[in-house]
Amino acid sequence: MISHKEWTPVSERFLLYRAPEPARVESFADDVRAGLTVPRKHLPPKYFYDSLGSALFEAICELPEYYLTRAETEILERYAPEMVASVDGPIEIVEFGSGSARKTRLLLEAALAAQGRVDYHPIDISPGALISSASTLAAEYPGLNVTAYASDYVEVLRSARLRTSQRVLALFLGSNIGNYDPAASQRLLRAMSESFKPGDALLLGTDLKKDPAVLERAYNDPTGVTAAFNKNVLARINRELGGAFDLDAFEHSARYDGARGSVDSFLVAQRGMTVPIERLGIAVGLTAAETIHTESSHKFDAADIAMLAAASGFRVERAWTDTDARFAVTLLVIV
Ligand code: AVI
Repeated sequence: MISHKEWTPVSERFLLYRAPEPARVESFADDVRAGLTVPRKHLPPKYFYDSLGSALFEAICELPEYYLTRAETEILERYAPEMVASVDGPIEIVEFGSGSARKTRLLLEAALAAQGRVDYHPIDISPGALISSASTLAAEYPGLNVTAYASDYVEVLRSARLRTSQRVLALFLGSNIGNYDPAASQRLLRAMSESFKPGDALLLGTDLKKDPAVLERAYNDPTGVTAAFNKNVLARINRELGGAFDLDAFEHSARYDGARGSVDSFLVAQRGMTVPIERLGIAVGLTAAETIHTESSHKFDAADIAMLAAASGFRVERAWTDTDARFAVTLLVIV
């Protein structure tokens, strides 16, 4: 249950909920211990996004090879009013993983144009990115009421706070769903469909299956921004948990696995090493060429999206793609 102590009125139209700091540090520590003390080492991608990681991700979105953000922006620039009009208003907007919220503006503006006032609930694990984007939006749009949650999605979905009597349009953009494995993405969408009401809707942004060379290029930029983003999770362990990872001793690798439909990212140890992590009281042993799996970025086709929707309490209402059909934004409705 969310307690009132965790709420901050940042400005007149911007209320912030922050998950308690100790809980956030503990879950990072637990996940690092669990992921680095098993034979197939792995770290959850949500830990990329401290303020440095969020800034690196913003830089990735500008890379010529990383077409996803531009393709999705093109779709929203063209169709945001149509998307908003596809849901019976007035609506409230709940956004999962808002990040810089640049693309969200297009939908907020469409909703404000349609109904004058909008309640907007962004949820993001990274407090820095969330606070800066939510304050800018609240200051810029007088019709917007912002209640922001710096927290894990499921924690917020489980709390009673998001239950509203208004029609909800939830946003899960940027192919963020792609970073969940199929079972976890069903669980998350199921948590959404159970927290909201029949008839409430979800706009889901997904990167589409395509030529593997194009997909791999998007995750292997020659300037090394994606490599720095990937290594930031080790840098965070050093900063926050007293780790002693030598970042130069790892190489970034990203490969498309056609059978699983995902680009899988790893950090590959360039030599054998033992790395103490002081706050966990452990030392992690790695052999030369051993990998740490850090992220999977799943790619979809229309059948994958329909299957995910059906398995999690939604039906597909309609979908929009960019002119090169690289990316889709699909409107799912809770049945
Ligand atoms: C946030 N997420 C959808 C990105 C993706 O495409 O999987 C994160 C990313 N990882 C490397 N480049 C971008």
